[in-house]
Amino acid sequence: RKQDGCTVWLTGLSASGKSTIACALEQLLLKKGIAAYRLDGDNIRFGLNKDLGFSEKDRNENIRRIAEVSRLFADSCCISLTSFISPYRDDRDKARELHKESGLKFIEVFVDVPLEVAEQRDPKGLYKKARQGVIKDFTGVSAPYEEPESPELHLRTDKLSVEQCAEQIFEYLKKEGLI
Ligand code: GGZ
Repeated sequence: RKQDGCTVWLTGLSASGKSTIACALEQLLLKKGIAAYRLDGDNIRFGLNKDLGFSEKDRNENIRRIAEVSRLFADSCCISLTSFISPYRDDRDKARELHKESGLKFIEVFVDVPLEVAEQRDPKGLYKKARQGVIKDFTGVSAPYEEPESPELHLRTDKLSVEQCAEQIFEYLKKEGLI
């Protein structure tokens, strides 16, 4: 059977674990011979979107372009895995709508962690800089994060391991007949 593509849209604070979970999920999928591709800051914000910063307007445009690119990957029968904060509900809803128009499934995954935990992790020292005011408009500190109201999956990364999170998404894809 030809595989249907879809987008697994991970949303959550900086240091919530989005990219790490996407990597683990990609491994699970590739191991089963299922085509998957990850979109994240490293291959998007340094290329296609290098003209964009972190103002509300730039984040809107960042997410709009990523939604378009992810739709293309999904349309090519790939499981597209996106890891972006995507803090605005309206932007995520538009991304969902775009997929719907093309008859493609969109799985919103809320990668949830209390701000205090993300701040303790602070792998790149960005929260510290945000608190010092060195970085402005930092999500969770000085810029908003609008939590998903009805995501397909809600994962608490301070309670589950990376492997458990990846497996939950994997099982969801199976249940939905997407893999
Ligand atoms: C949030 C920022 C900011 C500001 C730089 N606010 O932990 P990281 O480093 O690797 O992930 C964050 C990444 C967020 O980019 P996104 O494209 O996912 O954001 S959005 O969806 O809101 O457009 C962080 C780094 O970029 N970073 N400045 N001010 N994160």
